[in-house]
Amino acid sequence: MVYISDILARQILDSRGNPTLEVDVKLSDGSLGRAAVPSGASTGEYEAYELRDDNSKFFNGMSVLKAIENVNVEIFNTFSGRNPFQQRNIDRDLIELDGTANKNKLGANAILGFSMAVARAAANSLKLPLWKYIGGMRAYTLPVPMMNIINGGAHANNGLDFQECMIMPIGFSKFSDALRSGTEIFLNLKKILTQKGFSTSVGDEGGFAPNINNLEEALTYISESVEKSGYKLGEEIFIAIDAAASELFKDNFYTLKGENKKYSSDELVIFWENICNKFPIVSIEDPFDENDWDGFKELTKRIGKKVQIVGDDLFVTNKERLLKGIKNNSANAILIKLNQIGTLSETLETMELAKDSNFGVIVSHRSGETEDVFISDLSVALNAGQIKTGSLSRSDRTAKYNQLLRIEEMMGDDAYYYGNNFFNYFNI
Ligand code: 2PG
Ligand code: MG
Repeated sequence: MVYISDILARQILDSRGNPTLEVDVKLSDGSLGRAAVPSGASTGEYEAYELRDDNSKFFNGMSVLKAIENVNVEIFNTFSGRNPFQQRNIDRDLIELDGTANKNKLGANAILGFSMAVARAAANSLKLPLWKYIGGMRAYTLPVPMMNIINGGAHANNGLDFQECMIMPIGFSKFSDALRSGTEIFLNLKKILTQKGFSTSVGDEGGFAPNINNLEEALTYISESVEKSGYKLGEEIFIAIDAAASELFKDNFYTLKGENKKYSSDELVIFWENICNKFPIVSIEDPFDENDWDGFKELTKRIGKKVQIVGDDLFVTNKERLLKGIKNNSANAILIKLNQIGTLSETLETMELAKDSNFGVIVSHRSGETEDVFISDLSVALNAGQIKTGSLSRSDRTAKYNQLLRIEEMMGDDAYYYGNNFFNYFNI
């Protein structure tokens, strides 16, 4: 029987220059699985715990040496010799070994790095690509990319209150054509911003971060760029927003410094309705604070038949929180981030629950990323249908798109682009 023969974690750098973990899992047949752990900036209150050496003098206290030791000692001692093909069993035992509700003993970063590396090692041992190992014959869907071409909020130092203005190339029959259109729009947006005298330096996710302070202005430039690129806004290209509104919420109000507005939850509902009437927006993520279930519910009631209302900080890839949202009609889609919950098996369970409940499923990167492309394979493995992995620049972002191009090529005529199905989901 093939077994786990070695486990080794090391400290590497993420896309922001912060340290993170990379974990190697070696098997007795010589196979290697390697995985790296991402890290968020606008993290949700209910996310699993990211263990950092806060009192270290290195990396401004951001080093992850304790988490690495937890992998190299405790996890190694418990899991060497184990069967790598029993992912659920391994993940269950990891949860038990940690013993806390939010994985703060070993650190969710330590646990996840190992959990992902086990899956990779198992796939490599079977000589299967990761998406095929996880999804088998039932994996055939290439996701619609959500491309974050204007960055704001916690990911940039401009005046834009909301974190992400994204384009979604839905009206295409193939992933590679959709990706190409996004790239053209991104590069034309650079020309437009240059003409208008804005800086075209980029934010953490590779999108431009022009010094504007108003969402409508950002969406207007994006619309111009779609037109300049020869595509039809509202037919081929649609708009998605991540408001990351938990970052804006204080003392019961949403303070939009850039827009110079202060809204109650009810007023913010109207704000979202209005902006959806002006632009072809099909998805709004975290339009309200992570505890404002009522705001989510009201917006879903009003526009949820034609707009995807996505819970990111609201659900934190957590099955219990998702269940509450499903029962409450608090949203109609979920963002999936492996490190919000901390094991691959829990992530898969949450994705399955979302799909069974007719929720939209978006597999997502973090703002701090690495060259690891695990999420590309994950999105295909479960036919998630959507992926959010940043803009069309910076290798930590384009690596994910490039992996999807490889998967599309590998699948040949089996590949199905989710853009063909996106609107069936809304029953309109
Ligand atoms: C988000 C993510 C990714 P962060 O809010 O959706 O875009 O940002 O990783 O900083 O939480
Ligand atoms: Mg988000």
